[in-house]
Amino acid sequence: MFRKVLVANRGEIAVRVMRACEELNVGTVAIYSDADKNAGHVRYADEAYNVGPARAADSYLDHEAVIEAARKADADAIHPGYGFLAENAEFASKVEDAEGITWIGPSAEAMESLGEKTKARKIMDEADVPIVPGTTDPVTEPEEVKEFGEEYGYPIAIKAEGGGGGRGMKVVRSEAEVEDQLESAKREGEAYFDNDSVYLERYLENPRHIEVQIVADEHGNVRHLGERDCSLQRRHQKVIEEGPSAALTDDLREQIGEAARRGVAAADYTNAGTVEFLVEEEPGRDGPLGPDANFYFLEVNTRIQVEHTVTEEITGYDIVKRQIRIAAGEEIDFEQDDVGFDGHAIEFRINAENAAEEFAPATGGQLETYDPPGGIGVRLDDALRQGDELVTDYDSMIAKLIVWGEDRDECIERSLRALREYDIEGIPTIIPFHRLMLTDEEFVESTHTTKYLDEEMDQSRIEEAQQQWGSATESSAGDEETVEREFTVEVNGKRFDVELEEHGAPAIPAGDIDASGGEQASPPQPAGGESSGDSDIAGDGETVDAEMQGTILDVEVEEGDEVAAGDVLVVLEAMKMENDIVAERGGTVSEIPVEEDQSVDMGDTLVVLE
Ligand code: MV4
Repeated sequence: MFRKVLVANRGEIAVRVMRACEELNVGTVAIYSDADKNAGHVRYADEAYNVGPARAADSYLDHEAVIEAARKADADAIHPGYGFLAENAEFASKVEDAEGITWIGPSAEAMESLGEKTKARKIMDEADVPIVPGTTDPVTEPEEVKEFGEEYGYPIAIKAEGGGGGRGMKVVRSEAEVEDQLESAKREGEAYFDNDSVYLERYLENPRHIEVQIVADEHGNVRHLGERDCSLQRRHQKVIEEGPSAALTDDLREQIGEAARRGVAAADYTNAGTVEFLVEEEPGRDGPLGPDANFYFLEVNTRIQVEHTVTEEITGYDIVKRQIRIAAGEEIDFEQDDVGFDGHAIEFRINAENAAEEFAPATGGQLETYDPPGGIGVRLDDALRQGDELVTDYDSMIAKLIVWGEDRDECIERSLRALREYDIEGIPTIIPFHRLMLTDEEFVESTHTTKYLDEEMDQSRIEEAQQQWGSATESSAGDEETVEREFTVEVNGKRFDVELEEHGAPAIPAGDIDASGGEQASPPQPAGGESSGDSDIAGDGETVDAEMQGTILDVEVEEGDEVAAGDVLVVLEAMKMENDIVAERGGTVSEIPVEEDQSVDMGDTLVVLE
C-alpha cells in the first residue's frame, strides 16, 4: 500500500479522496492555487503545496507543477479526482513514467482508446455490447450522411470523435440540413477537440441516461456495482442522480450490467470507471422498462464520477478506497454475486447558482451561515465551513448531499427533510430547485427523460421555489444598506427564530440591542487564541485574532488598559453584522496593531494581552 497520496484536485472530491486515504492510513498531500489558499481541502490534508495562480491552466492543470509537488512531498501515488486532469491520457502517461509515483486510475492506453468514440464503439460492438445503430468509422462527405438517412431514417446524430459529456453533437432532422450540420460538426470538433473527425448514429428522441459503475483490477477481475439513473440533467449537466433506476426491471438491469462488464474487459480497462448507456423510453409506459427495451452503449467515463456516492450508499462499497487498493496491486476480493443493492439513494449537487436566474453561478460571497443537515441516511460531501469565502474561479458545485432510504419514497421524504435543514446564507444555491424537483410529478413518477428540464418543465415554477425557499441574502436588496439580524424571540412561551432586515437605518451597535429576551445576532466572538500565521507582534503575549475577514468599526481599549474576561476589545463589522470581539481571559492590553476603519483578514491579530 502507498505511504502518501497526492490528490490533484480541490473541493469536495479532494476531501473525499483524502478521507479514503485516512482510513487506509495513507498520508495525504493537497495541491492548491492562490485562489484556494484558505480552502477546506488544504485544511484537511497532512501537507499542502501551492501549484500556481488561480487560473486552472497555470495550476491544477499544469502537469509539471503537479508532478513537481508530488516530488517535493515524496508522494508515491497521485489520485486525480474528477475533472481537471482526471481523463488526461497525456498526464496519466507522464505519471506512469514518473519513477516511484503510481497513477490511481485506468492506464493511459485504456483512457486513450475509450476516449476515441469510434474506437470505443468498435470495442463494444466486438464485445457484443449493443451500440446505437450508426458508423464505427468517421464520415467526411454529405453523401455518406444522406445514405445513412435513407437506411435508418431521420433524425441523425452527427458526433465528434473527440466529443463526450455534453459536447460535440449535432442533430440532423432532414436531408436538407445535412450539408450545414456536417460542416458545423466538423468545425466544432476541430475547435473544441482539435479533431474534426465525426461519426453518425441514429438519434434517439427520448432516452433515459443510465450509467453502470465498474471496478476492475489488474488481475482480470471485473465487477459492476449496479446502475445510476442520471436522467435529470440541465444542458447536459447532471443535477440529480439516483440509484437504482426506477425505470428498469431487474432483468433489464442484469442485461445492462453484464454488457458493461463485457465492454470494460474487452477494453483492458482497470480501476474504477463508468459505462454510460441510453435506454429507449416507451412512450406512455406503465411501470418499469422490460427485458426487451432497447439499450445502447454511449461512452465510458474513465474516472471516478461526482455521483459515485450513490452507488456507495446502496452497495456499501467504498469505491475510492477500491481505486487506491487496485492501483496498489490488490486483487478484488468479492465476486459479482456478492454485490447486493440495498435501498435507494439520491445525490443532490449543491451548486452556488441562482436557479431563478438561469442557474447563474454566484459571483462571490461568504458562507455567513453554513449549517448542513444530518441524521439517519444523510451524507454530506463538502470542503466547507461557516465563514469561508466562496471561491468562484472553478466549478460552481460546493457540496453534495447524498440521501439513502429503504425505498425511493422514503428517500424522497428524507431528502425533503434534509434539504429543509440545509441552512446556507450569504450565497445563492440551488437547494430551492432541489426541493421543487422532489415535488415534481414527472420526477416523483420517474418518467422524466434527459430533455425534461430543458424542454418541458415550466421554468416559472423554479422562480417561485426560489422566492419561497431562497435565503434572504439572495433577494436583490435596494440601493440602501441592508443589515440583517437573526433573533430568537419568545411569545407566550413559544420560541421563534426571526430574521429582520434593516433597510437604510444605521447599524445598531450589537452591544446596544435590547431585544427583550432576543439573542444578539452575532454573539460576542471569543479571543482568537495563539497568534496565527504572519502576525508581526513584538511581545509574546496572547493574541486576540480576527475570526473572520471584516472591518474594524471601533477599538474599545487603549494600551495599558486592564481588562476582564468578557470585556469588549474591538467591534468588527463582518457579514453585514457587528461583532463584539471580547477578551476570553483577564489581562493587560500590551499592543493594539489595528485601528478604526482598517480591513482585517481571518487570523489577523487585533489585540495582544499580557
Ligand atoms: C445521443 C442522444 C440520442 N441519440 N445519441 C449528449 C451528450 C453526449 N454525451 C451524448 N448525448 C446524447 N447522445 C443518440 N444517438 C441523446 C444525448 C443526450 C444526452 C445523453 C445523456 C445524458 C444527457 C443528454 C442530454 C441531451 C442529449
